[in-house]
Amino acid sequence: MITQKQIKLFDEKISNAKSVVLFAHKNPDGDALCSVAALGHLIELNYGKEVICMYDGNVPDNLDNIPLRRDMHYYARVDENIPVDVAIVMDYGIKRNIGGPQKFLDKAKFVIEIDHHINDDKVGDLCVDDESAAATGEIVYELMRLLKWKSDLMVLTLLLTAIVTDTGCFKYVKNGRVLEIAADLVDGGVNIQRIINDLSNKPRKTVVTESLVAGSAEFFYGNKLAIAIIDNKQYKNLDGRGETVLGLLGQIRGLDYIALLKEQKPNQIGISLRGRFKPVEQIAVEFGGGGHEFAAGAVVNDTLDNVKKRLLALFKEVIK
Ligand SMILES: [Mn+2]
Repeated sequence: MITQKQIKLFDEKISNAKSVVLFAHKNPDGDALCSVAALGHLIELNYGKEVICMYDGNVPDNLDNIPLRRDMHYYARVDENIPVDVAIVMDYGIKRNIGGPQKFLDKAKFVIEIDHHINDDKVGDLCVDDESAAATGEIVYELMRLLKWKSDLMVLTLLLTAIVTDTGCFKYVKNGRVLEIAADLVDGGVNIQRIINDLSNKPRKTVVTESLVAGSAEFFYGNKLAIAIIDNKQYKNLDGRGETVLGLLGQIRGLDYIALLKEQKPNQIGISLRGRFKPVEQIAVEFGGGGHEFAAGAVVNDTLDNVKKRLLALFKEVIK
């Protein structure tokens, strides 16, 4: 729930700011990237200010054509001496996920955080957090509605892209509100078919690699847990998080948990966890990560073998 007090303070801080920068978590997904681009554009439209939208990490191929993508800057290409009256940090979860843009947050006179993760690591002077929101894009929509901002088709498209991403195409929906918002966005002219098609549009080598990885997954604990591994060589073919692997394995009858281990570098393993009606967030937290109830992840500096062993031990406790 966004309060009147928060709305007032947000409006006041943006109205008075000369310089506004926005960013989300590093290695952005659709919610992170689109929420930043949407809010940045809304501020330009409604306050007549130029803003700087930035990101850290790689933008996956399937997000490279989102509206306003060319207005987003890799953080290291932004002059670090720019003044920052207000920094808006979105969808970040834990402080560690902010990455390079942290330096702009540190020098900001005022920090606004907007997030839907369970977040005990607050960085904002103003915290517009709502754990009941399915996506950060949903909170941006609420801000837009409550502040009666004008918008355009690019903003609406970005917001629906954020929502489609974080609900896994409307699978992870905690309440009807997000569906009402999606309906409103579609009625506003957004082409949902195009969004879903663009999001599942990957290079052939990515899909082929992901299918091979899914095909060589191992199964544990009475077939309740699948572990799939992308080694460093295969990782170079991957684009994004390996959703195809998770999606394929997630169709197997009787399976409760899917873990995908990605060898991003030797001794740096990305872990993506999915639970089918079973929570996985706590396991991600054990590895220093986080996320959501049924979809979570972490990055660990350790070998593939060690991470797999730890994962098996943790799941043994959960599945027993
Ligand atoms: Mn999100």
